[in-house]
Amino acid sequence: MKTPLLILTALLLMPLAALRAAEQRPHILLIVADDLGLADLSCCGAKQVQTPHLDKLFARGMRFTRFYASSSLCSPSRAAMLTGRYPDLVAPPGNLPAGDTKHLVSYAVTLPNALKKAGYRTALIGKWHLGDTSPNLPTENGFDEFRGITGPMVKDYFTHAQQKGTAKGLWHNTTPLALEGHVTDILTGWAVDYIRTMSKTGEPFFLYLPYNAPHSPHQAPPAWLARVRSRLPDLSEARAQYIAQVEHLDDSIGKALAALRVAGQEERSFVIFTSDNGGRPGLTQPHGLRGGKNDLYEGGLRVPFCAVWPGRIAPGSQSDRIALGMDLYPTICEAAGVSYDPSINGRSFLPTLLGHSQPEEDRTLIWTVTAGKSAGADAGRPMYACRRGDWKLVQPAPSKPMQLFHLRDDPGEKTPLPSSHPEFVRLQRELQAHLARVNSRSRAERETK
Ligand SMILES: [Ca+2]
Repeated sequence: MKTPLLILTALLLMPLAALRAAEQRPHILLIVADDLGLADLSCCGAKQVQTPHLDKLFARGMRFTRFYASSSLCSPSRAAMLTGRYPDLVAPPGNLPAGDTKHLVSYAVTLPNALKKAGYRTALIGKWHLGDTSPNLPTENGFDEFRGITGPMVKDYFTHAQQKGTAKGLWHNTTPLALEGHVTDILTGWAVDYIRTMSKTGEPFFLYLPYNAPHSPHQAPPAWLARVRSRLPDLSEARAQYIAQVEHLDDSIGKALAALRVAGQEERSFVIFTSDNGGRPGLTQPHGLRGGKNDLYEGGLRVPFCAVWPGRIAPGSQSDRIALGMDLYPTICEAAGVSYDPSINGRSFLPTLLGHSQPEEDRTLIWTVTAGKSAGADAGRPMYACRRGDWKLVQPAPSKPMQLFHLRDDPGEKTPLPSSHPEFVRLQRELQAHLARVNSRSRAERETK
């Protein structure tokens, strides 16, 4: 007679056990800065910028010294981060145009959709930049809630106007909002409210918090600019505004992190900080690497990165493992105990974060971006980079030949090696194989529409 009783007991307990499992899943807070350079935090070597809150965050977890964005522009970098796949396999290779064409391919399960399967509540507070009309809106791509801007940037941090041709202002889901205040402050206020509200429910949440700062236009709140001016009176207007924007962003992130702490959720939270692409040369602090945003040289791709998870990730730790933005998808899914499609390109680096030994991935890395307006006739055309081990093949512009560098010997990518080099030929072949996959996927996607 014991068996039916046991089965009944098990059945009664199952929902509770499932509930407990959901309750024990970590909250995930993914904070992304926009166009923040590799050395623009004081803990990353900045000489003029003061970022005490991010410095503390980096000290509480593991930093990666060789973390790469998946592209050197906003849209492709975000497409990769949210799908775990190379950007040109899931979306156009450059920044997405306005319009109602479906941008993200239908076979890609977005990160919030993957997490929702395990009971996560999901929110995007900040910049989406993967389409600003249906069917591309955040709430149509896995986010229960969206507050922020859909387009590439605010044209003005105080009036919240956006670029011509894109949806205007700040939004809550599909409703435009008329608000006052600096965009960074508004986003932070929403993030703090969301953390407070969600913390009371006990449910696990994924808060994707991609700030628009310190992307242009460089407009910090006056008090923050005055602080920088009093400390560094000789700076150019653009550089002073940029530093003030970064310091204001740091303060804002400090407020969001404090909300987690005050709500008693810090111990349960897996917090990640990074940038979507490298900074703009001349504006960000030089870091010894070539190029910047929109280039596929190291300066356009290498970004600051840290991950914090109390009791799981050792404070003050560091890794020189090579990882990319698209690797965040499987890493976050594994941390959350969520299964994901093994055909994605990203590879989890959770074992490294947890202090386990993890061999370097045996893979060829590909980066894609479209050239900007300054490229003249090349503008809008794709260009590529390809890396295996320390060898990197990179295209300086769409119409220019590829260049080969050995990154350990030449980290500044100063002296291209001959195109007859066997590694040049090998990497070129690997890039062609990737492009064949992109063409085949694009054809398949078109045929399913
Ligand atoms: Ca960006």
